[in-house]
Amino acid sequence: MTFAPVLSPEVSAAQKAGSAIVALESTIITHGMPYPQNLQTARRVESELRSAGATPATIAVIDGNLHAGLTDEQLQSLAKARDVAKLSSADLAACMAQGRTGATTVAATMIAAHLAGIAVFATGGIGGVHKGAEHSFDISADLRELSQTPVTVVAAGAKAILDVPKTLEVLETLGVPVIAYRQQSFPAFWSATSDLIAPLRMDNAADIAAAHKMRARLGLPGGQLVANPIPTNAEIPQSVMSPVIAQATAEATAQGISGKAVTPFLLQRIFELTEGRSLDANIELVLNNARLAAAIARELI
Ligand code: PSU
Ligand code: MN
Repeated sequence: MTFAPVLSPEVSAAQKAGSAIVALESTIITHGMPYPQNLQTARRVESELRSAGATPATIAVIDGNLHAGLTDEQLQSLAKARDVAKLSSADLAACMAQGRTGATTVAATMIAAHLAGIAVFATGGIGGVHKGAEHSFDISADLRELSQTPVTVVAAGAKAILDVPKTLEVLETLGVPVIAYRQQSFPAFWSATSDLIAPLRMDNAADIAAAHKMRARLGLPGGQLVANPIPTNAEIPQSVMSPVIAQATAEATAQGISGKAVTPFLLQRIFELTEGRSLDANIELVLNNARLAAAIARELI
């Protein structure tokens, strides 16, 4: 018998009715955005999904229980907490076994979504190969999880804080389909386009859902990465972001930031250096990803 996460009443009802469900991660709440914007965004993303005809299932570990679907009280306490663990693939079981609380990254959220029978997951950006990985070996477990857990992840590409060409190479090596939505170019998170061509392009949710189903029929492990560009009215041009990213990266190196702390440090510094502009863009792209994820989940019913 496989393990079953604790479902919220809303997620449980959707599952019984066989209606569309979309998973959401919680590290973006605890480590990706400052309070109170993190809580406001979490609530807005959930309501965006509901208006688009899908039930939100935010994933987190609370007092050792793996939840799919949180109450507003649970969302609030995660958003305000300061010392919540960041759980990737390697950390999930230990956190649960010890009865602790933790927020799930893309990798751990994929594991939980799959255990809950949820095939689609919306987030901001995935983790990937960090700049300087040839020295640090810092490659997010998100990439390996995409290669082995059958969940379609909708993200706005990979953050430009990463080495995006190397990230795409590793995804190719791992056999993960990378699908740009309605454009050729691989989106660069805060910016809609980059000078990298995505390996695949699809123009509607039905095609993405069909590709997801075909992988299952072929017995292929792993999911798909859907790279959905930020709406152009909300984007920040790469020319503005590049120097900011360079400065934040240099500071992280100078301060010896490593391991799990790297991504949260860079996001926080970029937020400060852009005077909040990066956060506004981040919020808009997550909402946009929720809308596309809902459409894909509806096609999969
Ligand atoms: N992208 C965001 N905000 C985030 C993250 C990614 O826009 O908070 C988080 C996700 O949870 C992702 C994690 O899975 O950062 C990657 O962390 P690491 O590089 O340590 O694997
Ligand atoms: Mn890392």
